[in-house]
Amino acid sequence: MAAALMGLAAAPAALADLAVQHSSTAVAESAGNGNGVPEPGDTLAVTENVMSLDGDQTFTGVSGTAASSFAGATVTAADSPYPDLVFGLPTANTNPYSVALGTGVECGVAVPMALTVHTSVGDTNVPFEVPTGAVGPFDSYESSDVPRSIPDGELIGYSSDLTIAGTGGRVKGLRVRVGHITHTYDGDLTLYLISPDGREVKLVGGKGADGDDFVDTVFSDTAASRITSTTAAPFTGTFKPVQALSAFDGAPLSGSWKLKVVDDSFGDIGTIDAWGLDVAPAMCAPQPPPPPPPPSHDCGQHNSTISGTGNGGSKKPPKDKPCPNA
Ligand SMILES: [Ca+2]
Ligand SMILES: [Ca+2]
Ligand SMILES: [Ca+2]
Repeated sequence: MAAALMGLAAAPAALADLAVQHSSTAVAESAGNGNGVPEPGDTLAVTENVMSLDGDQTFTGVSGTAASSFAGATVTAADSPYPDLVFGLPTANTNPYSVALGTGVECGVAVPMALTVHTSVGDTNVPFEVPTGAVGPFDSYESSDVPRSIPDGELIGYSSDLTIAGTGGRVKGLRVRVGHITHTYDGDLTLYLISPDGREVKLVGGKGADGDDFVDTVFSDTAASRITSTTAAPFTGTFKPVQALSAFDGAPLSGSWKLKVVDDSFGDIGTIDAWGLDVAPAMCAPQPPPPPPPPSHDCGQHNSTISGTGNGGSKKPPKDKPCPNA
C-alpha cells in the first residue's frame, strides 16, 4: 500500500493546465547606464507576480523558471522559489530573475518571457513581458480618412485610417481623441483602436442610449473613470477606455492605425467626422562607453628611443624595464 503510493508520488509531474496566471511585472535596473530605466544594454532584476485563480486548492512547493527566446535577451538568473499560491493573491518570486539585454535590442520593445511555474501538482506556463524604455514627448496625429459613414446594423463596421509616417520607434504612451462622431443613437456604437501590428483595444461600447454624437471625447488610461450607463452623450471629456491602452506599449509607432466603429442595430445611422491620436515614443539612453583597457607594461621597451632624443645626450637614458618572466 505504502509502496504503491510512493510509486505514484515518484511519477514525473505532467505539464498541467493549472489556473495560475500573470498578475504584474516589476523591473529594476541592476546594472547598466544607471538611470533606472530598463533599456538595451542594461541587466534587469525582474519580479513576476503570479496569481492563482483556483479556489479549490492552495498551490504548494512552488518555484519558477524563466526563459526567453527573444534575440538579444539572456536570462542570467532563471530560477526562484515562490511562496504558496493562495487563491486571488498576487505572489512574487522570492529572488528576482535576471535578464541581460544586448545593446542591439530595439528601444521600447516588450521582451516576451516564458515562465514555467512548478508546483506539487504539476507545472504550468505563464507568459509575461519585460517592458523597456521611458515615455517620450507626445505628438499629435489626425486622421484624414474622414468623414466616413458607419454601416448600419452590421458587425464589420468602418475602420477609419490614420497613417503615421516614418520608419520606426515603439509606442510607450497613447491617447485617442474622438473629435466628432455624428449619430442619432450612441447606444448602437462600439469603438475600437487597432494598431499597425494588429492589436485591438475596445474603447467604449453600447453607452449613451438614444443620446446623440461623440464630441471631443478623449480616451486615456490615466482618466478617472470610464463612460458608464449614466454618462450623458456626447461624452465630452477624458475617460478610461474599456480595455487599457497600455496594450499598445511596444507596438510599432509608424504605420496604419484604425478607429473601428461598429453600429450593431438597425435604424439610427451616423458618420465618423474627426479623430486623432496622441502618441509618445519609447526613449532610451545610451550605455556608457566601455572602460579603457589597462595600461600596457613597457617592459622590454628601449626607453632610450623615448627619452634620449634631447640635446647633446649628456644624460643617460633610464634603464629599460625588465620583463617579469624574461
Ligand atoms: Ca538604464
Ligand atoms: Ca437620439
Ligand atoms: Ca444603427
